[in-house]
Amino acid sequence: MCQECGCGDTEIVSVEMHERILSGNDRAAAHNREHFERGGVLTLNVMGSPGAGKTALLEATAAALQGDFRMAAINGDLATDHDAQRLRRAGIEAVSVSTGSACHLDAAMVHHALDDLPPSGYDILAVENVGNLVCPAVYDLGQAANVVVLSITEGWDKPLKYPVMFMKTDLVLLTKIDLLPHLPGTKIEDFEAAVARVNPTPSVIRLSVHTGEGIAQWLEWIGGLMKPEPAGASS
Ligand SMILES: Nc1nc2c(ncn2[C@@H]2O[C@H](COP(=O)(O)OP(=O)(O)OP(=O)(O)O)[C@@H](O)[C@H]2O)c(=O)[nH]1
Ligand SMILES: [Mg+2]
Ligand SMILES: [Zn+2]
Ligand SMILES: [Zn+2]
Repeated sequence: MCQECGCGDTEIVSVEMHERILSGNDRAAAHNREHFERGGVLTLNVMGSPGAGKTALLEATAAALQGDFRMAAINGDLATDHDAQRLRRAGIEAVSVSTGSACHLDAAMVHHALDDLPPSGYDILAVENVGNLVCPAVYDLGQAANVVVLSITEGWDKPLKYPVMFMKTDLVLLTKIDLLPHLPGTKIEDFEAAVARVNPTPSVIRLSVHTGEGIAQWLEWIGGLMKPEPAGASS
């Protein structure tokens, strides 16, 4: 249970109190959004289960960007700074946020972490949320877009069981696609159909950090957010 938000424990946190926490978070998120807009930074809230491959994705992204865009990261975990260390080894600025008992990042934690990042010099800020398919989706961080990393080893029905996160996402990355031959009975189409049942909007990209499948598509998706069509430009 998360002592910060009391998520999942209605005995401890009343609905009223929960709403107060969320409205305070929304104010902090709006403030973060001003920082990002002023700095011209595209911020992505990268969510998914523990071990889904969020950090591996960001490592592969850092390697693939090759000077096109500059990326920095904030890594949220209950404990350790392993993920930020991994991303620094991959060549990008990364700051760790240890949430202690909290099972999600909130906007104030992200604001605090911004102090430890260089004030400029990056175009993309990837916020790796705490590994959890539930409450990270509830807390706005000021991001421009939500990304869910769902690995094919987790089972096709996760979008149906954890619909809130999948309802709010702009993109689903189906990762570890290289493991398909080792997963008898697993069909990628089942994952895609489950995502579509919960939310028909998000793009779904099949990806493997080992074979590189899907990385170009993922970078293209990011590029689309970074260079929006000027108003009135389309047809
Ligand atoms: N085969 C395969 N393994 C992968 C892939 N992506 C990640 N992994 C492995 O999955 C494991 C977990 O990856 P991480 O990147 O640490 O996962 P995470 O989502 O950041 O985990 P937490 O931060 O702990 O929630 C590691 O052993 C990775 O090597 C992939 O595309 N294919
Ligand atoms: Mg990680
Ligand atoms: Zn500020
Ligand atoms: Zn929580």
